[in-house]
Amino acid sequence: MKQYKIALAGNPNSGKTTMFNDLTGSAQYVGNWPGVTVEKKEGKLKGYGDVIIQDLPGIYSLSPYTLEEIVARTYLINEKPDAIINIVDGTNIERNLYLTTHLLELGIPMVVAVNMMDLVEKGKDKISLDKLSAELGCEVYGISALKGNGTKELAARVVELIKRKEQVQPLHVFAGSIEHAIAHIEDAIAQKAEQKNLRWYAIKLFERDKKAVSALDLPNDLFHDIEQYIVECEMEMDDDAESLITDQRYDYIGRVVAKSVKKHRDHALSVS
Ligand code: BGO
Repeated sequence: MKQYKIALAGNPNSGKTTMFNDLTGSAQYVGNWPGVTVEKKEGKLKGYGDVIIQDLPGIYSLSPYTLEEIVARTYLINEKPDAIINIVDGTNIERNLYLTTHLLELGIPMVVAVNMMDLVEKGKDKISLDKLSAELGCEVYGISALKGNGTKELAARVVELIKRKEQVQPLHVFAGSIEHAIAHIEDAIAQKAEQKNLRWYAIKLFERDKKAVSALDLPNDLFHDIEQYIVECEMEMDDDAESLITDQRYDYIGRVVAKSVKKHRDHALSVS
C-alpha cells in the first residue's frame, strides 16, 4: 500500500503541536531529525491508514540560517511530501504569511489552515478566507486546533488533493527584472533540479543561498552565468538580491492582507 506524506509547517506558537495531536491522536512516533537534536514527530492521520503527518520544526521562513529552517527545507525538498498543511495563527496573520510565501514556491500542493479562529471570531478584525484564498492561489480553511473545529474537514480535503495529484501555481510574482533573472536561472538549472522545485531553487540561488548552491552542485561556468543575471538585476534595481526578495515578499503580504483582512478602526474622537 502506498504511504502518503503530509508535512505540517508553521511558525512557532501557531498551534502546530495542538493540531498534530488532534490529527494523529496517540498514533505518534517521536525521535530526532538525523544528526541534530531537533525533535522529529510523525504520526498516522486518524481515519487514514495510508497517510502520515510529518510535523516540521516551528519556523519563520525557509532561509538557511537556523537549524530548524535547514531541517524543514531539507525535508520538504528531499523527502518530497505529497502535500503541505501550512498552519497560520489567525491572530497574527501578517507575520505568519511570510513563511506561507516561501512554502508556496516549493511547487508542493498546499492548503493553508488559519488557526485560532475561535479567538479571531471574538476579536474585531474580520478575515475573509475566500479572499485570502484568491490572493494566495491556494485553498484556505479556518480552524480551531484547540477546539478541534474544522481540522477533520481540512485533513479530508488535503487527502483528496493528494489523491487527485492537483498541482499548484503560486500567484505571487516579483518585479519584472527579478522575474527575468529567475527565469534565466530556472533555465540554467533545469537539468539539476526537479521541475516542480525549479522556482524555489531559482529564487534561492538569486538570493545567493549557499546551501542551495551546494545542494545543486553547479559547475563553475553555470554558477558564473547565474551570478551575472543577479548582478545585472541588482544594478537595475539598485539593491542587493536578498533584500529585493525580502522587501517584495513584505509588499506582497501587505497587499494580500489589505484585500483579505478588514481591520477594526476605533473611530472614537479624542476631546482632549
Ligand atoms: C498554550 N485556539 C486557541 N484559543 N488557542 C490555541 C489554538 C486555537 O485554535 N491552537 C493552539 N492554541 P502549540 P506550536 C497556553 O500552551 O500547539 C494554543 O508552537 C498555555 N500553556 O493551547 O503549542 C495552545 O506547536 C497557557 O497555548 O503551538 C498553546 O505551533 C496559557 O496556542 C498555544 C495560554 O500552541 C501554542 C495558552 C501553558
